[in-house]
Amino acid sequence: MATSVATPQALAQAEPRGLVSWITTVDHKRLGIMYVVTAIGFFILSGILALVIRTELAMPGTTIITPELYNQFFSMHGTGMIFLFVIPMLVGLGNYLVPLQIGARDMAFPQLNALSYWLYLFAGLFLYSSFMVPLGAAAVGWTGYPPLSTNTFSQGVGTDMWIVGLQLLGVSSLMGSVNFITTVMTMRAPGMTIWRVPAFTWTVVVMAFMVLIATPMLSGALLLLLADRNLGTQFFSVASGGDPVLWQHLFWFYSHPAVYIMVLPAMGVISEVLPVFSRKPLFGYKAIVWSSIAIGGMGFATWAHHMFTTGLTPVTQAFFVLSTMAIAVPTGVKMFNWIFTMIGGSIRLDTPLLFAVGFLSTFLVGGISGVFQAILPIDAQVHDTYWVVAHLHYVLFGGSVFAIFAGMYFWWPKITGRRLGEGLGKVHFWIMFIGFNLTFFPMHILGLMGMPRRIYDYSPDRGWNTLNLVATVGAFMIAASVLVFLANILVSRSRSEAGDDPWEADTLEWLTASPPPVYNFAEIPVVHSLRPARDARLGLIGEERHE
Ligand code: HAS
Ligand code: CU
Repeated sequence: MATSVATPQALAQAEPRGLVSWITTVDHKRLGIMYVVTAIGFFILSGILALVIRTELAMPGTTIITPELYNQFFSMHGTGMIFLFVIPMLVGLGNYLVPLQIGARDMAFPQLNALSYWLYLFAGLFLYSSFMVPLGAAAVGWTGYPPLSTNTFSQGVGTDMWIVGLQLLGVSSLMGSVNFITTVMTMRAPGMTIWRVPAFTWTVVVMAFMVLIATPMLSGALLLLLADRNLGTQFFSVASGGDPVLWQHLFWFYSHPAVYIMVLPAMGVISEVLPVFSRKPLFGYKAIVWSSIAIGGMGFATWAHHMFTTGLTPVTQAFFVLSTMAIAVPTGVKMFNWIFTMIGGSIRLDTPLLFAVGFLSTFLVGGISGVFQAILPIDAQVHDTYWVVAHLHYVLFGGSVFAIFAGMYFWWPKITGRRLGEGLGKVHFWIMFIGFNLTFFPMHILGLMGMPRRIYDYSPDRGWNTLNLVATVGAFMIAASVLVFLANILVSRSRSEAGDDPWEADTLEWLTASPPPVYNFAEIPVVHSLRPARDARLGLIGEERHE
């Protein structure tokens, strides 16, 4: 009896369409797109909160919202940007790209992957819906320090929802990490040894290990906080022999690694974009991989640099100063490798490269202000001032977000089949880059002038007026640049097809169609080098290949 074998074309046509097919999908590409779209939604929502914050601070004496609401806004802005935008956005890119980059047909556990996504969406909506409960959303900062988060100030149920929401997100990321690690360990295409795994995929794996180790600490801490708030336990209460500083240790044991969780895959994006737009192989691929692993490991030994002013013993302080400074070394290794990747290359100044160079310059500023803060007397001065706000935005926005946009412009044609416009892309970049620096550079100076973070208003005679106004103007420029990005997406729908490999890139995802069929590759490719797509494009064999 003859069995009918479906051709790739027939399979592609059989791809289910319509809303139900998206809701029930377990395809890593669709889930990746859903992650990215949802994350952009939360980016816009959390960005609107930031605009209100900046409007409030534009001039002294402004009262467009109440102080209570202001506290909720900055708490949910930070929570939203970190937990609902940057991390899921990178997880989404990882979801879409990792199986393609390693030549697999899907993630190891597709159903689990769908569960991770839905849990994320649900947790995000849950967190944001806390604005509607009596007393509103959590107003305790994204760091949720007790006693602020256990005393009467935070008696509303919004803070409990914040705890539960983060707990759910933790479960989602843990499941996602197991999935990434298993996928890359067991499903690589024939010939893809670990030293042929693309740099981006490597960073996703390191990130996944960091999530596995760090997240349980946050989950534990959140449980204790929930119990203190609702069951009468006293883990963080000094009066009953508890210790609020214990929360800070537990929180930062997660949240310091979390900052590298947010920057490593972003660095992975940069390591993919720079070689393609410099027409050269990545300089020092192995050093880049080893430095990711080093950052992943060392990231667990620096958490108390957030706590220098809590009265740590001198020995503890000395340890954390040294470990914090030491982490600049593997980061510097990456910096120099990226610069050497570009030196001597034939640079193509397309939008992905612009954003990548934007990443390099702003991340450098943020990294160096980080090293400043690691010096004890300096930290004692700048802790809890706008200086820290400047640092964190240079590394997180200048770092992670610029890299995310580099990645969006780079992989957009693969994901949708059409390129984003170069003209609008460049306008987007320049407005964002200038707006970003106008917003956050003055904050260094404001911090040094003594402006504390998390304040609702300030006295007009402190000399902070002009710089605050400049920062607010910059913030609106950033918002405008995001609108340009959204316009670019709309316009791109009517552009001509980009083709499978519009940038003449190196990694496996460029070997399949744009957008890729459900099964990714009609035939699983055999990998012979670090740049399989280039090998195929140039018909390289044997000696000529770049290992
Ligand atoms: Fe940070 C606070 C120190 C990287 C994110 N950081 C924060 C907060 C966030 C954040 C969100 O030591 C605020 C949290 C809150 O709400 O309270 N950070 C560092 C250091 C690095 C660093 C040393 N941070 C990041 C990354 C982030 C991030 C990446 C997210 C993506 N950070 C701190 C400290 C605090 C802090 C204190 C607490 C402040 C306080 O008081 O609250 C490093 O990983 C940066 C390394 C990168 C570079 C640039 C490239 C390296 C080259 C090599 C040569 C450079 C050398 C340095 C040898 C350094 C080119 C030369 C040194 C000179 C001084 C010139
Ligand atoms: Cu840190």
